[in-house]
Amino acid sequence: MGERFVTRGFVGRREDATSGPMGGDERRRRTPPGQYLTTDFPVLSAGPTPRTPLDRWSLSIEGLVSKPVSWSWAEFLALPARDWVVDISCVTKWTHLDMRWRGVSVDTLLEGLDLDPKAAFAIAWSDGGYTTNLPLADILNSQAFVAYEYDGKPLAPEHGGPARLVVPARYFWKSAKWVRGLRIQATDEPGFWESLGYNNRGDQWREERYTDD
Ligand SMILES: Nc1nc2c(c(=O)[nH]1)N[C@H]1C(S)=C(S)[C@@H](COP(=O)(O)O)O[C@H]1N2
Ligand SMILES: [Mo]
Repeated sequence: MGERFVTRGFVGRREDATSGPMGGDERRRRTPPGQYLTTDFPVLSAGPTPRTPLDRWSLSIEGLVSKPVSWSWAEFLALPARDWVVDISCVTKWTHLDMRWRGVSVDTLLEGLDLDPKAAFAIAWSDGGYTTNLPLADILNSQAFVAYEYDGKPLAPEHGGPARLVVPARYFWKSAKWVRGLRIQATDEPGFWESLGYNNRGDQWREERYTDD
């Protein structure tokens, strides 16, 4: 851990996208294999949309940290946040370029938490019971954030509001909607879709869609 982990398709593309009208070449270059581009934002949920009132919402980091931490909604909003413009790819084959979010970096959430040297994986868990697993190396160094706004507006409940994890360098099932916590573990543990035949890692540039890809 701690090494810089730059993932293709995420870091270092913003300059291109803002320097002028996007050409077809650039659009093709930014479209992972087997994907098509859309400007829609489809909703894909495995169950009903949970609606936890904000006064009962919290975000927790637990597991292999010296002291677990939990933020209320107000405390979460007081954390340093930034705007993120990222390309999102769903395993159902849509890719949406330059999606605009506001949220708190996972780096910020883990800052000062004193991770156990054995810490290697994060299990994101959500209201409604959804889980997804990620190596810490896939979510540190500005690779993941907890978003509470999309396109300048509060994140809609069907898209994971009040807050969701966003991991742009992985297929979108790794971006847990209605996220309520990250459990830090030494060992990996497949989440909801990973247990149902989807790939454990889910790198869209390697087309890691299903278990044996
Ligand atoms: N809690 C939770 N998070 C979830 C899901 C879900 O069913 N529940 N679906 C995943 C899948 S498969 C996808 S493609 C994206 C869809 O997000 P969207 O509905 O905002 O497009 O959320 C992911 N995160
Ligand atoms: Mo998905």
